[in-house]
Amino acid sequence: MKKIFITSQYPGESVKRLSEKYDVVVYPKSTLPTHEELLENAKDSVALITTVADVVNKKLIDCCPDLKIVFNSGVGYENVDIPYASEKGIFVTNTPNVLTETTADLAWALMFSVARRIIEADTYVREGQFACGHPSLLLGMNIHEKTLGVYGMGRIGSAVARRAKGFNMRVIYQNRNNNQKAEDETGAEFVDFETLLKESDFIVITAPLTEETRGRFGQEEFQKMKSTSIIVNVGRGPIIKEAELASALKDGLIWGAGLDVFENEPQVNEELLNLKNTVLVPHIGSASVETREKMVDMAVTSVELALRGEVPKYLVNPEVIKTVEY
Ligand code: 8YV
Repeated sequence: MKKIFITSQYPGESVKRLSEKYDVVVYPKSTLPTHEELLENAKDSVALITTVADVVNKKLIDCCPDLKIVFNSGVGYENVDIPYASEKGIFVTNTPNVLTETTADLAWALMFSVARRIIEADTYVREGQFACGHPSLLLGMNIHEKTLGVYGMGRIGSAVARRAKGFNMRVIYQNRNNNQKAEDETGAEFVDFETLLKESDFIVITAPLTEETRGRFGQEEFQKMKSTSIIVNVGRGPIIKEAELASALKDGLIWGAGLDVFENEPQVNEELLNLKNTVLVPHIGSASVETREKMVDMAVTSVELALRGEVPKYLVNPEVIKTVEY
């Protein structure tokens, strides 16, 4: 039987479908495999179902001479050596759309948690400190009627902006190009980067990591932001210079930060860990039961198609069609 390696466990029944026809090996631990374990387990597979934290490099691809598809479970795919996969005739697919709304929900969860100091408040109650509802207790920031600045107006950015309507917010955004569809749908206004920094009460980063976005937010940018503003990152960690963010938060240049992604995942800047005005979560943007079930279902469908010699949906390397051998 042909082998398929899946680097993590998923909810739902979809994987069973594959097990009927293939030798499916699922990495059994609650962590992801180390690169050595990945190489060892992936060896000789015809399909891999990976996450954005698994490094799919030349060495791995060379371990699997019969590899037909890498289904990368996530919208980002900077972990995969795309040119090499294409050269070897391997399909690489991702999971756009399916996780858009779930990730936008998390961006809002972070906005709420930071603005209304939910984690601090929860700790306060659990520690038995709740003696009375004092008027100066745990004062936060309003969200409604403020200005939301979206950095990266793609699918997730648009979904974040759409939610702002219910809070009567002004929405401004910065993107490589203006996104007319998002403007029509959300009423968002395209502004330059300086304006985004100066006028936003909340900046939500939903951009992918590119040469242009890497390190885009640092000391200089935090200085231009409002001292009452909150920054949220559900895009990619290296877009923010983490050490400079920690200093900005300590010095009161900005009010708070909510982070789902980090510069050197899974490591987190020590100083950030010690700050109260941060809410830090471990890259759970798309982590809902329903969305994970949909993601793995897409994976199973794409793998089945690729192994039948058909072109799967959501190819991120369409150039492979020229090299793929059927
Ligand atoms: C992860 C993500 O894929 O879609 C992306 O690019 O970063 C996330 O959805 C997910 O958390 C699984 O690792």
